[in-house]
Amino acid sequence: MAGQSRIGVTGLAVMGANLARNIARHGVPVAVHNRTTARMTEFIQEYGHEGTFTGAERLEDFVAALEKPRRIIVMVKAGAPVDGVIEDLVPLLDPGDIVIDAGNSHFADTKRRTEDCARRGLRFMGIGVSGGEEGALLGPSIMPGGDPAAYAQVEEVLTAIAAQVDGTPCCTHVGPDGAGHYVKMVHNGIEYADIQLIAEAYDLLTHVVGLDAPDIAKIFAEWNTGDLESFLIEITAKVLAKTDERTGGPLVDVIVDEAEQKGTGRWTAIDALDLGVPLTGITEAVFARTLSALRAERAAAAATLAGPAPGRVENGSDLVDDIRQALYASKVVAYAQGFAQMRAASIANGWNLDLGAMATIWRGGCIIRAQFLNRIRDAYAQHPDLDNLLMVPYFTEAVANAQDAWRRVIVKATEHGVAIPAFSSSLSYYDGYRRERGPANLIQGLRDFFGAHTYRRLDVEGSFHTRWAQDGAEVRTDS
Ligand code: NBP
Repeated sequence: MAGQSRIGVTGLAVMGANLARNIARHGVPVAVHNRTTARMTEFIQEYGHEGTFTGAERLEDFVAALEKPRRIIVMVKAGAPVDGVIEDLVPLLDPGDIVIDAGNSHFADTKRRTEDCARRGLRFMGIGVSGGEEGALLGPSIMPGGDPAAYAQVEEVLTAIAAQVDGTPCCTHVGPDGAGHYVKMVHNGIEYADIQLIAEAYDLLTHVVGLDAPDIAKIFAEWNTGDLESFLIEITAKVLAKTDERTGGPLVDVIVDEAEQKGTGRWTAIDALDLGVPLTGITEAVFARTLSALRAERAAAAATLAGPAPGRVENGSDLVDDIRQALYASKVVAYAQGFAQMRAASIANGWNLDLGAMATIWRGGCIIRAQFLNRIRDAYAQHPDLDNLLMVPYFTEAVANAQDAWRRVIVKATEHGVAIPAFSSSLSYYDGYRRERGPANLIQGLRDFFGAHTYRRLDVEGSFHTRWAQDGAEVRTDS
């Protein structure tokens, strides 16, 4: 006998609980379950009045409470726990039932689970959910991957609970198997780059311009009214403006400068290396967090390693606007790189990703939500096969207008000894990308010298090797 709940959620920590509440608040009956029963009973006690919930202590009762085909959202810790839950569910399910992993799983795990479930007659979906605990409750950005027929069974619920922007839900079918989790991974990677760029702007405003946190808060609040308007810039102003109750000074001044990470930025960078996509902004952001974590080493180095003489710039207000422009240009590059990576992954995996749709579903609910994403959506609407966002007139001009300021900021930061890995690597990427002829000709010459790796010529087709250490003659290697 099938039950009455339209969907089930197992895993009721903050994300699963809020997602279940969000679904129930939309009038959908939800069955809920958690490995540790106390978490489920507390959930029912606290939120049971918000909708129609069926709390189940045992997985068997949870499964029995669901309509067929069963739709089960698994919201447990990513990794082995997801496999464990699937193994426990499989014997209880019928062919055609749908298991949905909504946690931050690695896309390769999602591909594997999709195949494993398909062999057992089950349909598996991997969906990315962004927006943290508040998003899960009030409307996240949702990136569903998996069989389109399975998506059709959950589309109504997912689009209803997603954030809505201008009447459009921030949820669309992304592609097969691991595509949803892949896009969520790159979203998180871009979030790393965005945050790192903001931190570098803050560092420059503090140590080169000489401003304190409350003044910088006002600058970010003002920036949030222009091209940079976004959730992250908005909350930066709030974090910088917060007064610490203990000391009476800015709270940010007493927070330890060691950034933690859960791994999705690192995954994005690793996959960029595997795909051969230059992804400097996100990768530098990951490295900056790992460098920040070397706190004891940094303290020793601060007392040992020389830097430039301390000092502030004189024309501080000019530099403030330069920093704004540098931040915007670097952000354009970070997004251009992230979207180029998704395009490469789409081709490599046969996912057929609609990149404009990805920009559309990131406009609300998620951490990188921003006005700017409308521009990206428009760019792909006009040029679906775009290689690089920098080549679209809006972004070409935006960066061209900002580049003088961008270069000045990097000079000033270098003169003052302030590390700006994301700002400067973004500019280097830009300068490298716009060069028709770079210095890799020499790299090829060196590789041929020490390893006979061969090179190609500009003037003649074919592959060549020079007998550097012998007679110095060039020989064709492809004939
Ligand atoms: P956690 O990632 O902290 O996981 C806790 C949940 O996993 C609990 O329900 C726990 O059950 C369950 N669980 C564990 Br741990 N091992 C299990 C196992 N072997 N079998 C069954 N259940 C097990 O929860 P979260 O912070 O709500 O995040 C859930 C997912 O959403 C994660 O993948 C996370 O990366 C992702 N995510 C989180 C956020 C965020 O802002 N927190 C945002 C976006 C995505 P128990 O109660 O019995 O210990």
